[in-house]
Amino acid sequence: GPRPSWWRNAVFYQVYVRSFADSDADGVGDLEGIVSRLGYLELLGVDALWLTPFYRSPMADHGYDVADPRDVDPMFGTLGDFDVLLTEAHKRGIKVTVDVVPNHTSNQHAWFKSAMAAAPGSPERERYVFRDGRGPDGAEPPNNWVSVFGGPAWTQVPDGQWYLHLFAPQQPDLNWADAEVRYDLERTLRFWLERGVDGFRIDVAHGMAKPPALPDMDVSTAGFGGDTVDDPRFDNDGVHEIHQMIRKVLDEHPGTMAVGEIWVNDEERLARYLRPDELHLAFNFRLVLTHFDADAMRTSIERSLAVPRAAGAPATWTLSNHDVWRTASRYGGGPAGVRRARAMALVELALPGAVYLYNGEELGLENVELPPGAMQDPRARTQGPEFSRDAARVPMPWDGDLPPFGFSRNPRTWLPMPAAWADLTVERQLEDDGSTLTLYRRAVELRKSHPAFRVGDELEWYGAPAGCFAFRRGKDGLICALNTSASSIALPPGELLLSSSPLVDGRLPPDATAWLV
Ligand code: TEU
Repeated sequence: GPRPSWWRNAVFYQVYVRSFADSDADGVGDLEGIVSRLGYLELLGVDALWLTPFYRSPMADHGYDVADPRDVDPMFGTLGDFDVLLTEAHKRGIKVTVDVVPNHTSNQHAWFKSAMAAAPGSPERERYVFRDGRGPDGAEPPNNWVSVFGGPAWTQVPDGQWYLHLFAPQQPDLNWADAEVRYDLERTLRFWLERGVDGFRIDVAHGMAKPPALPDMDVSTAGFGGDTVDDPRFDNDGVHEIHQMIRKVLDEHPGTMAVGEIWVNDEERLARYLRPDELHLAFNFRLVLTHFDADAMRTSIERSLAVPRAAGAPATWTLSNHDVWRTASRYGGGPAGVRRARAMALVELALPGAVYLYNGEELGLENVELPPGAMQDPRARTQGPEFSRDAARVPMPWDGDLPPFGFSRNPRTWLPMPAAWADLTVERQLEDDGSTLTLYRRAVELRKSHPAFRVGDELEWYGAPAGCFAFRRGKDGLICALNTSASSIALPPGELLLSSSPLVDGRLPPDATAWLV
C-alpha cells in the first residue's frame, strides 16, 4: 500500500549548494562537500534535504538558469557524485529532494539557441514566448510586464521579435502550451526519480501558465520583490494541468512528493494550488512576511493553517530561504535580532505541518554587509545592491578561527565570509549548551520523539497579555508560548521542555518562546 506521507510533518533542510561545503577548493560549494557534512545533518536531526539547483548552468542566476536539467554542472561535480550523495544520505535516514525550474531555461539551453537561430513562428520559437513588438515597426515590448528583477520582462532579438522573461534576460520563459515543453518536464522528473530522489521543489510553480492573450498588467500593484509578492498575471487555471501531470509522474514512485514555490499574497489564492491530485505541499511564506509581533504572528498562523486544512493538505512553515533576508536581520539584527529569530524557530518547529529550515538559520546567522563588487545576484544588477539576495547566501562557517572556517581550503570563497563568524561556527556551537545550534538540535529531537507532538493538527489558543500568545496542540499536546512584548510574563502551567532564552525568575523574558507540557 502507499507509504505513509513522510513529508506531512517532516523537517526539511534547504542546502544552498554553492554555499554549503566546497570539496575541490574552487571557493564554491559542491555535491561532494555536502557528502562530507552529512554527519552534521544527521546530528541536526533533519528528515530531508532540499538541494538548490546543481544542474548545468552559466550561473546567471546562481543556477536557476538551467542549460541542462538532466546533468550536473562541473562546478558542483558529476552525476556520479550525486548518486554517492543520495546513497550516503539514505544510509543516514535522510531523504533528498531536488529543485526543478520548469518556468524558464537558461538562454544557453540548446532549445533557446535553436530558437534564436530559427524564424519567427517556427516550432523552435514556439517552445518559448516570442511575440512581435507593439507600436511603429514593433519597437515596443508586446505588453507592459515588468521582470521580478526590474526592467521590462521582454528582450528584443535581432530579427525584431521579443521574448518573455519573468526574471533575468538570461532566463527565457518556456511556453507551457507546447507539448514538447511539457514532455521534457516529465523526462526530467523521471530522470531524477529513477536515480532515487524522494521529491522535488517546483520553482515558480504558479507562474508557468500565463494568460494566453498576455494582457497588460496593473504594474502599480503586481510584481514580485520585497513584500509585494502578489502577481495577478498568474491568476488563472492554466497551471492545474501541469501540476496534475507532475503528480501523475510522482504517483509512479510511491512515497515521493513535490512542494510548489507559490508566491501569492492571500491564502485563498494559495488554496487554489492545494488540490489532492496536484502538488503535495505549497510553501507558505506568510511567516516570512510577518513582523515580529505575537498578535500579527497569531493571525498569520491561523490563516496559514485554515487554508491547507480546507484543501486537505498539510500546512508548511518557513522563516527563511535563499531569496529573502536572514531571519535575525529581518527582526532588527544584532543580539536582539538573533534572540527573536530563536524565538520564532521554536514557534515554527512547534506547529503541525512540514517545516523548511534554510542552511545557517540554525546558527543564528545574519545578513552579511557585502562590498558591492562581491554581489553576483542579477537582481542587484538591475535593481541595486540593496536588492541583492547574496547577503543571505554567504557560505556556512564550520570550524576554525579564521575565514573560510572550513567551508573550503581556498580562502577566496565566492562570497567573502566575515571574521566575526569565528564565534558562530558549527564547531563552536556544538560545544555550547546555550547556542542557537543546540537549541535547534533539541527542538528537532523533541519534535521527532516527544509524545507531546504526537497529537492532532488543532491548535487551542490561550488568553495572553498583549504582545504574547500561547497555544496548545491537540487536546493535551505541546504548549508553545511566545513573548514579543517588552516585559517578562508568567508561563502557562506545565513542565518546561525548552525555551529560546533562559527563564528569568521562572518567567518568560521578552523576545522569547517556551515549550511546555
Ligand atoms: O524565486 C521565485 C520568485 O518569485 C522569487 O524571486 C520571489 O518572488 C522574490 O524573491 C520574493 O521577494 C525562484 C527562486 O527561488 C529564485 O532564487 C530565482 O531567482 C527565481 O525563482 C528564478 O528562477
